[in-house]
Amino acid sequence: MNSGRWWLLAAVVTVLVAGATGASAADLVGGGTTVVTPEHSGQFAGTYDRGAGSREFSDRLGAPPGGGTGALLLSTPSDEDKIQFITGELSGPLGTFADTSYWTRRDPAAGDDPTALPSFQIAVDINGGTLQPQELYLLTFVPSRGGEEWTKQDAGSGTWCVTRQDGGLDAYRAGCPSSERRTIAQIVREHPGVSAIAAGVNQGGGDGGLVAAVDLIHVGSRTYDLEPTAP
Ligand SMILES: [Ca+2]
Repeated sequence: MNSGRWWLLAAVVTVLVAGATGASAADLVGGGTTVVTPEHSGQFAGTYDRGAGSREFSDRLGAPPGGGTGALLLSTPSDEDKIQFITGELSGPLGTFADTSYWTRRDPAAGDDPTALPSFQIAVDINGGTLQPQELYLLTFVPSRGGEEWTKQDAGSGTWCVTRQDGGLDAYRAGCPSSERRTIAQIVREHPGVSAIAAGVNQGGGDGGLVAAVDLIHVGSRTYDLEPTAP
């Protein structure tokens, strides 16, 4: 196993362990809206971060409709930076992710690329069961619309880049021909048993200068409202 792959496996394990010790009873009920704050971030963590980016709960760019007063602000000063906010709480059958959405808003002052926005990523065991190193894949949804206004990203009805997590490969930068993109339903059909290990939002690499907010991460019957302070 090379060091890059080990690094992600270690990250995934860290998420799962954090979940086992950090989740409140309310987190484990399943449905409804969970307010995620700096003090109560549940299982969320930036376990695959690299470089010099930052992650901050803030009111500065407001919130989408129904999303309280603030959101989570992601900043990646250089193309090498990568900031994530992922959770193992969403582990389970990949089919649940056919209902996935989140909201994005770019900071108007940020970056040179007006189309850049945070992506959504799911680490999966491609055939379920016990995870073997070669079975770890990364699914990436990259928004194709939205900008400086709050925009709902319907990732569940979109197409995803499917990449085997091999060393330091970064799906976002490596590119993904449109012919290789798949819907969640297609992935489930082609890989019976595929199961999610951890999931959440990702910014970078290749997003130098981008500052963007994310909020109302929704998967299946769960919604996470990201807020600077508890309501
Ligand atoms: Ca919010």
